[in-house]
Amino acid sequence: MNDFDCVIHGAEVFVGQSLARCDVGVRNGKVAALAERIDGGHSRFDGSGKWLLPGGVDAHCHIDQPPNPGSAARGAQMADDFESGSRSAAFGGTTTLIAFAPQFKGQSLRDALQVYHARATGRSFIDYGFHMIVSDPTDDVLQHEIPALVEEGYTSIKIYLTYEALRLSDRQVLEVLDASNGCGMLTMVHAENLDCILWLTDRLERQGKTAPRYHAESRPMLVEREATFRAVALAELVGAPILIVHVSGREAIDVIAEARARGLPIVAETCPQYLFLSSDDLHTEDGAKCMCSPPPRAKENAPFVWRGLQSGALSLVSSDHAPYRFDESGKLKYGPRASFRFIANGIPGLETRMPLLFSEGVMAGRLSLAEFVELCCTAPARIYGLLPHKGQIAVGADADFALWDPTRKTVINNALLHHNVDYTPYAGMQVTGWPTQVWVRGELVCNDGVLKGALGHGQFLRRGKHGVPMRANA
Ligand code: DUC
Ligand code: ZN
Ligand code: ZN
Repeated sequence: MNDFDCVIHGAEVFVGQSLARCDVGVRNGKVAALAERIDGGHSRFDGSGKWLLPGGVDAHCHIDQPPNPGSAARGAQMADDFESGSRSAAFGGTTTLIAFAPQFKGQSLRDALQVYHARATGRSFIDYGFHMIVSDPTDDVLQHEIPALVEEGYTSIKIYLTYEALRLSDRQVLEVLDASNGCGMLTMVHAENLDCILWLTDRLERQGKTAPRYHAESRPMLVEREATFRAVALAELVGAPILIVHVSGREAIDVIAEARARGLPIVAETCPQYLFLSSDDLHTEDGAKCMCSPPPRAKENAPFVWRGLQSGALSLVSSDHAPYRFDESGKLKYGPRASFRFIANGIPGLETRMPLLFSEGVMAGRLSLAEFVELCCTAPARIYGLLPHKGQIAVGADADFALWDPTRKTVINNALLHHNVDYTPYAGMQVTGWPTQVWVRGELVCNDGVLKGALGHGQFLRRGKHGVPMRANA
């Protein structure tokens, strides 16, 4: 009578919008049954006292992606490849990641994708997809590659309003948005104003202000607010949806909330660094460890980001994992005294994203459990065309779960984590709740701190059309 591959029993399971006591039967990598009691199963796992939540979907991570050869930090090496990045993600409760495949100028999107497929194939513990980064929107890219790639399951691209090697002109942005809109490709926008940043950087350097803390002064909130406003305006002109990535603070959130109140199809993401770090963290000897773009803002800013999550102005939380070691291979490539201009931007965060948000969101009473699951699992799956398979626990969905011990107290330190970075910006923070077991399509990948998964179990995901409604709040 039992033909389940695995039964997880005794846990409180997140189904629909809340926890319910039920057992979960898994067959062929999918949820086959949810019932008060399920007997049998080739293997059984006792989840008593714990919460079974959907596996996380981290829709913004940079893995095995060197800085663009045209960037000031060229030559810095990312610490994580797909093996260490996906392992770290899994231990933090994430079962799907979407990484970037950047196009260099003169390169086709397809060639860029091929490079990253070669890096990921057979090398991931969890399922993965790719967003293309479009830096050279030629006629061929706009007219042929973008529509063809949507049909093949690559349904999102990222464009930049900053970084000299990546920045698109407003005209190019309009053309990308128009081409994408025509075929159902979702455009993600990195919104910071390049000319303002370069002008401020030159001025700071002339004044001898080159320490990591000046990184934040070189890209203040105003430059993000301006670029966010412009991205919204350009999208409105075209009538296209956009997703603004790594929104860092109040002024950009206000722009987004206003656009959404007008019904525009604008969605936005934030990241843990804008909730848990501040510009003060750049003021130390090793401030480069917390250098990312946009930078962490003043301490007073974080409550506005929490409010953005609570109000729905911000729709999802991703890590923006961009892992560099604090040595000559990464952050210190140009020496310990290099100007901030030459320090690779990015911080690690795949493994800490969900525990931080669970602890300071759910356990501290800032978010309901349903809001946490929406922000970390369901919304990214919906927005990036992965529902109904990912982001929820439901019959027919992939058996991607994280079993959380909601009371476990953990002081975060780097030795606990599974990335290949030699530090975490969150060291010393105490969190309540941690995922103790993680399954990907029914395979137990992590069990009480021990890696059980097989390298290569993670599969490439062809994604469906994006799920951004054409009217906000629809
Ligand atoms: N900023 C980005 O835009 N990408 C990677 C990391 C970062 O800090
Ligand atoms: Zn970015
Ligand atoms: Zn990024």
